Amino acid sequence: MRIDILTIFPEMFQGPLQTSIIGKAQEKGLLEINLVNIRDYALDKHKSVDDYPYGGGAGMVMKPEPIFRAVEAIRGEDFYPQCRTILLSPQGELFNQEKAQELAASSRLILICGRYEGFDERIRQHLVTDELSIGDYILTGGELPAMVVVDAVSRLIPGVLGDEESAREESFTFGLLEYPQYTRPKEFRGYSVPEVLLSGHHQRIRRWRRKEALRRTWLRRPDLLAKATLTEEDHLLLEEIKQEHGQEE
Ligand code: 4HQ
Repeated sequence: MRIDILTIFPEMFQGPLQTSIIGKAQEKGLLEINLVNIRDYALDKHKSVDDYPYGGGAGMVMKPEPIFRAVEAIRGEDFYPQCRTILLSPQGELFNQEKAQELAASSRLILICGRYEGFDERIRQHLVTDELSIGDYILTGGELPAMVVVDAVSRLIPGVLGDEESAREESFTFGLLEYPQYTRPKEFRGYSVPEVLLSGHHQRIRRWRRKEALRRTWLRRPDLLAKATLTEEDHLLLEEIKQEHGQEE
């Protein structure tokens, strides 16, 4: 997969994307990240990328010309006119695991990171194909959201994760939060690992893990539980859980 990232701060991406799994994915040739400085596509001698809002008001707005020119240069490069072009903004659709899976099926993506108070609306209307938000909070720019999207999408590209990591299907695809995990030592500062995990009874361990995943989801993310497809055993485990918690109140 090739991902082009448009930004006025390409240097922000050096650390996170060169490190660990995403760095390795690039070395292995599974992922190519191309950083494009929007300022290189500015037309005036001052290389402006922002301007005052029509109608007045505080703050600056990202100008259309540099962003249109940068996207068109990328799309034209090897004839990719319909390349998915994603704007990161708090007004976008909430990014989630399902969206990550959908994007991971593309061979090319363009991500647009903005600064200032926002974008000239014509960028949204006539250039962008998708607008994504990573959550309901305001950041200083779209760079961190772009890194979040790149990370979540890249790890779904076949070959990026090792067999260990990819075989284990986690949380959100599964619809429940993860069960508690422990490693050595068996006792740490007087705190011990649940006996069942040391028992070697694979069926009991499986049931305990499923129950604790259900408990955690019920307590912390009931919205996820409402959407999950539950088995008959899950419903029984949930009844046990509710009874156990009822005793505390
Ligand atoms: N911003 N999810 C404002 C975000 C954001 C978010 C990016 C700040 C766009 C103009 N982007 N700029 N949350 O807060 O994606």
